[in-house]
Amino acid sequence: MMTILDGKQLSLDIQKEILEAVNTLKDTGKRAPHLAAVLVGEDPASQSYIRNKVRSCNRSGFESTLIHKPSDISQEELLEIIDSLNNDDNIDGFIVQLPLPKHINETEVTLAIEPKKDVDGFHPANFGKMALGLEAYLPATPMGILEILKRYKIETSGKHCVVVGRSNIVGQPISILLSQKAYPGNCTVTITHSRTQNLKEILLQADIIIAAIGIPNFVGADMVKDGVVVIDVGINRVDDVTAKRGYRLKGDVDFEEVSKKASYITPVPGGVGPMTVASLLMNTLKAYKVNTEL
Ligand code: BQF
Repeated sequence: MMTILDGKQLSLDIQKEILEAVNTLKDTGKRAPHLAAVLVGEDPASQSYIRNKVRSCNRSGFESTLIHKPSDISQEELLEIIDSLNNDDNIDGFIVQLPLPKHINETEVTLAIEPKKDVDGFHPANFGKMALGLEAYLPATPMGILEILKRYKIETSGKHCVVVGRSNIVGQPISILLSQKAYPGNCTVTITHSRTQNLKEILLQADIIIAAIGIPNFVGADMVKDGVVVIDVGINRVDDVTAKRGYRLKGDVDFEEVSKKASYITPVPGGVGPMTVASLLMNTLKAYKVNTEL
């Protein structure tokens, strides 16, 4: 029996839980948690992600502020905005939507964010704490993956987890987290990437596959064993003339075929994506509690 891991529903459950917590706070005279987002330029995917985040803030009773700047903003001006958000006591946490235009150095921008307000968990101080197993803001996508495994009570201990992709925001951190002595965790983790040889042979040994390579349908049914747990992180836009917007979202996994062999699998859309957004809200609620010393 195959189970579809319904990230969309889980994310709505989480937003309802957060709304109830926020309503309790408001009932006792406290202000709402407040997330700010900085968006640079007009990239359609980024605009859609930001809309998802603002909508989720509304559903959860959060205050949100969107700072939208043109793509030709200087790095200096962007750093000034970050500085003012760092120093604004009414903002619990904020994100700078990535990717940024080429003339802006993402590393320098990330380093400028006060780690206490870094609810994306991208600052090296948070990445370092995460890697050491210390209390930290976890990056939203890996955190969303852990939450899916947890809420569906999927066994991870001793399992062979093969991660496809080594990005700073997904592949690397989820590899670290799933190898840690924790639940979800205690996996034997193999990180694979564009230079990996014999990828198919390695994937065939996987009990759990985390696909985060950014290539539509990259993982096919011939590459997975029966009963595999598949977490598909890919959010690839592929042309589709029959779709309203002229494209549709496709994962890194051939869902149609791989789902026939899997025990659990996340769909795209409606799998990891919504959980990424829910995790951002969980981090913001945590930031609020730390910042207001509740
Ligand atoms: C869904 C992201 C790559 C690079 C930068 C729901 C989102 C996506 C899909 C979303 C993502 C991906 C986000 C679905 C935020 C996830 O229903 O499948 C929500 O909004 N995401 C981002 O902010 O930056 C990215 C992917």
